[in-house]
Amino acid sequence: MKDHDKNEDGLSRRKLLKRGTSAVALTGLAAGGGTAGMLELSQAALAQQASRRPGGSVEVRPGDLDEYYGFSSSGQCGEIRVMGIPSMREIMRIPVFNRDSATGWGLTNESRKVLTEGLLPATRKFLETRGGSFVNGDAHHPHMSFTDGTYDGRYIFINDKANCRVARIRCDVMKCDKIIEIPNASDIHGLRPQKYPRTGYVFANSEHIVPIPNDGSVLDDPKQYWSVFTAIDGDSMTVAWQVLVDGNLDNCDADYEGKYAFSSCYNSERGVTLADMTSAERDWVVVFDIKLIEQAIAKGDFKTMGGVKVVDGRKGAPYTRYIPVANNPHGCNMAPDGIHLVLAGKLSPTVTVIDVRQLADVFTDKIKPRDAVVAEPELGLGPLHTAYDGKGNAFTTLFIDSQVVKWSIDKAKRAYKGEKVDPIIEKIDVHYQPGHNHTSMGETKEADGRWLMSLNKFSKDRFLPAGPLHPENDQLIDISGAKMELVHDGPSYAEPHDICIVHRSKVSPLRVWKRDDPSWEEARNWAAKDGIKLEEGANVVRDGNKVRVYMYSVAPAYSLEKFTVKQGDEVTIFVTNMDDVEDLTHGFTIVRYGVMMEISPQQTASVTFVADRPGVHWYYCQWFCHAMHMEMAGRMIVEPHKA
Ligand code: K7E
Ligand code: CUA
Ligand code: CA
Repeated sequence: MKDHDKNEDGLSRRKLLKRGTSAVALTGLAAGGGTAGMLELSQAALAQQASRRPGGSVEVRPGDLDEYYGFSSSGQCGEIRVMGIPSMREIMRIPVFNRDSATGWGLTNESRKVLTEGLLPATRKFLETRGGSFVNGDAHHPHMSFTDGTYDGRYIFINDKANCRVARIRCDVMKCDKIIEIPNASDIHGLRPQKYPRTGYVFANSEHIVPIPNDGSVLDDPKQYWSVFTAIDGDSMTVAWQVLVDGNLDNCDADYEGKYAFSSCYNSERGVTLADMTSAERDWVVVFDIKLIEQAIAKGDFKTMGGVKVVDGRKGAPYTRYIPVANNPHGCNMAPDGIHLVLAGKLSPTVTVIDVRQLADVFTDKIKPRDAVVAEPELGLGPLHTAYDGKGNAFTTLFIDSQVVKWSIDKAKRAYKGEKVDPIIEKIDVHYQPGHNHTSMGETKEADGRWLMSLNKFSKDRFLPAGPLHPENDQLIDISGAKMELVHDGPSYAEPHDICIVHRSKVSPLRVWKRDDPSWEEARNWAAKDGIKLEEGANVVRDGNKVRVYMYSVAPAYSLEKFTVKQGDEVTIFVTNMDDVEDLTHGFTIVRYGVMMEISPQQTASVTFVADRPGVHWYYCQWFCHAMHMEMAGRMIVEPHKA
């Protein structure tokens, strides 16, 4: 091969393109057919599709598209799963707090930057000898960003309970672009975006109480343990402020006017044992007045702790109110009417309903906190979370009863006033022990009352047995009719806590990456420094014992058939996928080097490693891309140290 227009091993771009094209022409088997905008179905087509569901059946026929996206947490798996609803098909996985072999999440420089740059200095130090980033996560609460009380399709935010992190997923490319670690927290559990006027803030709760700072200066002395409520700026992904609170914090939500955030607390006792934590008759919901807290920050009424501004919001502070609610509350769910907040009492068969319009008077002490409570219906055993249909009905999961109960908010209020009326409309069995439930668009002012998902913690006998570890069971319930109808059992691997169900009109992902995407800014900078264009790279640049290898790919070939480095070199490989055909993803794997990455159309990805194994190491494309996919390979030649 004498086509060295760039360097020793480079194919010319034209030649490469030609080779790719002729192979396509030859076989007609290149992956990825076209770029037609299939998603832009007309309303008529949608209606027609819907009409194919007689009696509300969930059939989504082959080739039909779902009407909703479900963004599901995966619990201990640490990723986000994108589902189609109502078909319940899993469409995509978005690695976040986990490692992912398919895409190289945790291996590529781009993902490592996301996984490490938001870590606190002490954590960075702690992880120095542990691979630089956490490998586990416990993802609970995925929620889309809001504008004016409804989803705006920009981001999904999600918490990691295990390692105190909050992540942001870009909905244009469905990839995580920011992860930050929250200081002063012991674990981040509840998470909700501000609904109005926009997100804005992302609110996140620290669950267990700990000494602050937790540096060994306070140990077995629970009286000095605290919890913090955190407001993150969702645009910059930095902590805006924190509020120190009494008790712990569990789940949270925000109102529809941008005035308040709410957090349930099951440990008002500030206990450290189960007996302590369940000793009080009632716990509370903490109400945060956002304006007052912002004013406190502005006038300097805060302490800087762990590098962030912390306002004292413990009992008696002007910035918070503590409203007694049903015992050991868990779910904290704002209704789409913008008026009612429901706290589910795990240890009591009741939920507490608060009218948020009363809160102004609570803050000015015109009325007592408890006077904001307008209903407390008895629903069944183990109420956990509540969802809404936008028609005045609420759907609460009953963990112990293994049921979802549909009830009327209005009737519950009338019953609270003494009227003889039963707020319960219907109960439906679910299988088994439900945690979260979620309705289509149900946490927005556009709640549409079509679908309800019950995320059940136990599946027991619902699926073929697959060993002692069982899947969870995500059940789909049609709530559009007079009676609830269970229509689908969906096994899911450990353990989706929560899902948000978003109408597809809210989301419009890209089909191919844009070349100026910020994700590979560092790659671009390196290329510029080396005088190279990523799009045309077929170069090996030596910089002391650091070697930068630039190549691009056009199906079915890389622009470098081989490159040579020396044993012990620190090698960075940049691969740019110059195909711009929808679905034509390439990969890059180096055999026995633990290197693997995804490079989707028009994307650049990079990986850095030490080439400490001499010899010939094939690199190959691990994403099926072309009839000649198996041949899409090259050699990394590592020259041994001279003795
Ligand atoms: Cu109820 Cu983490 Cu939302 Cu699980 S929490 S169920
Ligand atoms: Cu490129 Cu397979
Ligand atoms: Ca308690």
